[in-house]
Amino acid sequence: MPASVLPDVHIPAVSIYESVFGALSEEDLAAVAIIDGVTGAETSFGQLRGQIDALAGALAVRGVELGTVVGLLCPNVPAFATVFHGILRAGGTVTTINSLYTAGEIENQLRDSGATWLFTVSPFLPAAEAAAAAVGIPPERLVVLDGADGHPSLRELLGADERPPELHFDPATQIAVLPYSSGTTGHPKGVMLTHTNLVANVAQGMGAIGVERGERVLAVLPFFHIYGLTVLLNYALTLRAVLVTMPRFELPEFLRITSEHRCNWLFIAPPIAVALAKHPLVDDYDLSSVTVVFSGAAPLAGALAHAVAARLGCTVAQGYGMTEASPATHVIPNTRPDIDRSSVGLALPNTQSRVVDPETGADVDVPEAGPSLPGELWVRGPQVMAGYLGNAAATAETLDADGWLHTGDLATVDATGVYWIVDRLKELIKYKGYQVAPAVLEAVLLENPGIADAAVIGVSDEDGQEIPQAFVVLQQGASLSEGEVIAFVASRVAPHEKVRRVRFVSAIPKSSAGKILRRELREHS
Ligand code: 4UV
Repeated sequence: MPASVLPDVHIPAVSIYESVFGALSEEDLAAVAIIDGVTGAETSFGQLRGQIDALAGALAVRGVELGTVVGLLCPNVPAFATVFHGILRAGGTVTTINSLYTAGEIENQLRDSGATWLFTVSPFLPAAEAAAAAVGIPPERLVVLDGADGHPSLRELLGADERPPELHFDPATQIAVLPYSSGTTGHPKGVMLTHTNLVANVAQGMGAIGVERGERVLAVLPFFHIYGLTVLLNYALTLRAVLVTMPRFELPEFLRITSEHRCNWLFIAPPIAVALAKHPLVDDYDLSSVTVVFSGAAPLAGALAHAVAARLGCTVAQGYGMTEASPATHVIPNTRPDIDRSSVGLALPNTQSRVVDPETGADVDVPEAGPSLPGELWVRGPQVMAGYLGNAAATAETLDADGWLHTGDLATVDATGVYWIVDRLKELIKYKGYQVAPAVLEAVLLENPGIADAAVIGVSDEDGQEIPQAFVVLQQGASLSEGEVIAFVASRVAPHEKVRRVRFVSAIPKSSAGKILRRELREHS
């Protein structure tokens, strides 16, 4: 049953700027678009669009043009919206960088994406400066939004009050954003998402998710990750909802901002659902404004969804997506209280999906009642990426000749078109909704002279959340403790990528072609 049960929607052939800000009415111009959750400062849609246009003008004067790749290393602050759309409006492509990355990881992404500019904030300057210098980005093209000696600031760029350039490009082929994802295997790769991919995913989410004009949407999920970028920054603003930003997740601050700013929608990843269900602090705050908690990026157990709904007196919904699909492909629509909360709901409009037996390549049979047997989820639609940047082999492994994206996730489906994600075929690990690529950690572990071989897989912690666990084979005569291995990796990777558990083994199971047999490891974890 490849077609969605939801009716198709119209996808306009325009840029993402045009799609979000092109039709602002008088009423919209004066309406609040973003509230800085920390300071309470408000930005209206009119102010935001004015800043975007002025930044686009300033960047065009300084040489940003169609095809220029610009790195963006910035937490969730209102200026993120200005910078993201300003760069695109000047014709550039934004490569969004994880705020937690080490200088080495930032450097890799800047180099791989061919970025020639970098925007950041002063707390990230040491890492940004090191990475920029390593790839030859000069100080005048390393913009520090809040200002730093020797670098342009946002205020300075906006101050020139330049007019945006007149640009003509095909939104269906022009790359808007290059987020990095490891996909089904290996190291992070640049995911080429066109303007049309982003415009499509906003249009597809429009009726299905259910945010309404003027509602307050907490923006705690990072804008640098495609879930935050599309669902918060672009989708919520298109609907003229109000984004309430917070730069990093800390439970007390999350509860304070939700309560004080009377947020209606909380888009979260499952670890926040665990806190909302279990943490005593939740009782100290008035969360009566919250009507929907929407979880995605990792599996949400049905019992946890019900516990959150009961404690907050709200609806809990779930969605599913991946960076390679801009990202959303399945959601539980707000209009469908009947749909099981442990499912990821229905395929979005204009999205086809199939559940394919990985052994035979045939679609699984869908019984009249209850879910099918599991198979790999394949999706096809206007939100599916153009491919991985400069990596035709990885693109061909993920995106077949007929345009089907092979997700690497195992799903079931029932006769009403509801999908459940039941397992993962691919090696990717999700820690708190963030991607962790085993290949990256395995390479780091092998740098340790005491380690002869290593493999990393995801295992469940006591709360049912996924954590990276390493299997380590020691060199003969070497002695390393679990704590030493954990510390070794921690000093070389971003905090979310840390190995959190270690098992010492005598050998790593491998296929005759030398591929790690992760399923065998999982059985012995
Ligand atoms: O590439 P990525 O980091 O992308 C995401 C995107 C999550 C989104 C996006 C839009 C939504 O509306 C939404 O609800 C969720 O996480 O990682 C992609 C992989 O994360 C796992 C799955 O293995 C994907 O291939 N994943 C994402 N959502 C779910 C999930 C889920 N609801 N249940 C189980 N696994």
